Amino acid sequence: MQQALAMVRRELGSSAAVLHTREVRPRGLARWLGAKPEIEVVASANVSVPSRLPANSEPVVVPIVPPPTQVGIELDTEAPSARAASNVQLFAQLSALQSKVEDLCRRSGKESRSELPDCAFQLFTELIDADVCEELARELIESARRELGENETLDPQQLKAEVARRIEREITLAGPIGSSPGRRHLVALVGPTGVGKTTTIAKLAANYRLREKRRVGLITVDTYRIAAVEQLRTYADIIDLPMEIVSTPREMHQAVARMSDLDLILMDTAGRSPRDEVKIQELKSLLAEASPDEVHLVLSSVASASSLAKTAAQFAEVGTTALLLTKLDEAASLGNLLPLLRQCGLPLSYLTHGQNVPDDIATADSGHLARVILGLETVAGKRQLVET
Ligand SMILES: Nc1nc2c(ncn2[C@@H]2O[C@H](COP(=O)(O)OP(=O)(O)OP(=O)(O)O)[C@@H](O)[C@H]2O)c(=O)[nH]1
Ligand SMILES: [Mg+2]
Repeated sequence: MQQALAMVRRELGSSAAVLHTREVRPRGLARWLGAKPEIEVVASANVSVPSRLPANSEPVVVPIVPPPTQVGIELDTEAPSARAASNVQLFAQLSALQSKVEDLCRRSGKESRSELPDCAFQLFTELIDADVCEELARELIESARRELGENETLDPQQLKAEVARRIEREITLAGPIGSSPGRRHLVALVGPTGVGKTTTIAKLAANYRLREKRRVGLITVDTYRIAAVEQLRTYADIIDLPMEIVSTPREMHQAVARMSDLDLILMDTAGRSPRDEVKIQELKSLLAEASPDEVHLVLSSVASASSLAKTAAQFAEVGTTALLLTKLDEAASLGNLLPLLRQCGLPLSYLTHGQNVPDDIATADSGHLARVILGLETVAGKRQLVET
């Protein structure tokens, strides 16, 4: 850039106006033959560029120079030609600085590309946009490329479809709740506050009671908030289900015994902060008394990957057996779920995608979820009732 500006100066004089500069990268064959980028500068000795200074100031030739107060140049005390010369100099310095920064960005960009061809790099950036961490995005793309033939790898659609299949394979499924008529099955939902446990219990209860005609009962151990009990009672009344309120291990034992003739008992629990070790232990002893067949960890898909991982690890203490993800409709992207799905060791049971009871719930489908993560399908694109 400096050389180019020196040429401009030589050819057009030091008061020439630089109108535009850009770096032209070699394309096609030239690029593969190692041609270097070229610098293009558009300059004129005749064109007068509009000033960015206040109306009463004299015109300035080069427009990118910030106002005098910012750069400390006393324009008013200089003759116009000297001012223009110092502006060109300043511009040259700025351009040199800019090209250094661009070069640095390009080099770090190259490192993150790790020699990915263009179509793979495009997918790489899409995965990053979808909140997939860089390392995992690269791993997925590279393993997909190894799987595909040379020509397929160059087809962005095929590459994306292969990455989707890889994500799909990473997701293990729990299937729907294992309830069968005449055999009491107890399922507890645990998780942090506000993730949608009670709403999901209502969705499950309504589906199993009204659609599957199972004998369903509800137990709540959320006695910390009156509103929480009332919330579940309202659903119990609407769906016409028996409901027990439990606050001690002894009461738990009795409540479960009273419901022993039902097909399915759904247990709602108070939201716990995963960092509150005492409350987690309390929950653990209450659950131990109930001996649930399944303990679903309910997590909101809006949470960050690191918070999801930490929460899953802390709730493992209470004996979680499945993962249930809520609020898929609220998440801007879902790549944050991938580390959790890979590492938490829990199979995925249900996905919820809205506040509507009983509709906004579906048995998890790994293919659908993988395609949603990659933006190939929408969350609401596939609605599926609870299967039994
Ligand atoms: N958008 C959206 N909202 C949901 C979903 N599931 C639940 N909600 C909403 O999330 C809010 C909290 O839901 P609750 O069911 O009360 O959550 P909770 O986990 O029982 O909360 P605590 O009992 O306080 O721990 C409510 O406004 C629900 O309507 C979902 O899938 N999508
Ligand atoms: Mg609740």
